[in-house]
Amino acid sequence: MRRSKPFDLPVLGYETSALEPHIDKLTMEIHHGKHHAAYVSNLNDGVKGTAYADYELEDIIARISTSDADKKIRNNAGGHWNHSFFWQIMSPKGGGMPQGALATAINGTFGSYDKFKEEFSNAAKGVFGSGWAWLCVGADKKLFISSTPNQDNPLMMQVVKQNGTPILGLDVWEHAYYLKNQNRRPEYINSFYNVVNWSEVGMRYQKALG
Ligand code: MN3
Repeated sequence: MRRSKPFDLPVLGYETSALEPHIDKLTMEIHHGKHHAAYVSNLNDGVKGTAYADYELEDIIARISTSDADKKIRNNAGGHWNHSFFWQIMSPKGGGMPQGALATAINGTFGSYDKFKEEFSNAAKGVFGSGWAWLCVGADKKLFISSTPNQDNPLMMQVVKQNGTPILGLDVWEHAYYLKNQNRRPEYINSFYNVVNWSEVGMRYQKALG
């Protein structure tokens, strides 16, 4: 697929204050308006004059390698994809529990919703430095939890050990929580469950099953 326009910062589907008290307004303003905007701008700069210049974001992500030459594009394409995804899997009307087929799959894979939360939280706590925790659907259509450093994600099949389609993801870079939670990453992780948009995650699960 060929791309004719520069990459754009997506509009948030809710106010920056809408996830309060779980995720604060100032963090959302800076995270979306500054950090995500910088990934978009640096991605537009980075692809210029490269083989990726007119590739769609998904095609860049699928093809990006661990080479030094790809590093800037890898970080910024990942940053753009990961944040665009992250804003959508949260909602001011979020929280609660997964429903339907996704609930069945979570219970079947992890034993219960609480056990899933424990495993996902441990993956998020276990990221050393900056990165993400993910709930994914693998090629075998089974759920798995993983984590990636920096702005890598499980769609980067040349980069990650375990390739899959993310249906839930949590940004554990300090910029995602430091203003409110300072060094208390586990507190931020617990807050996240109050804003997870399980209906969006459930739709992404169905789509990943094909
Ligand atoms: Mn971030």
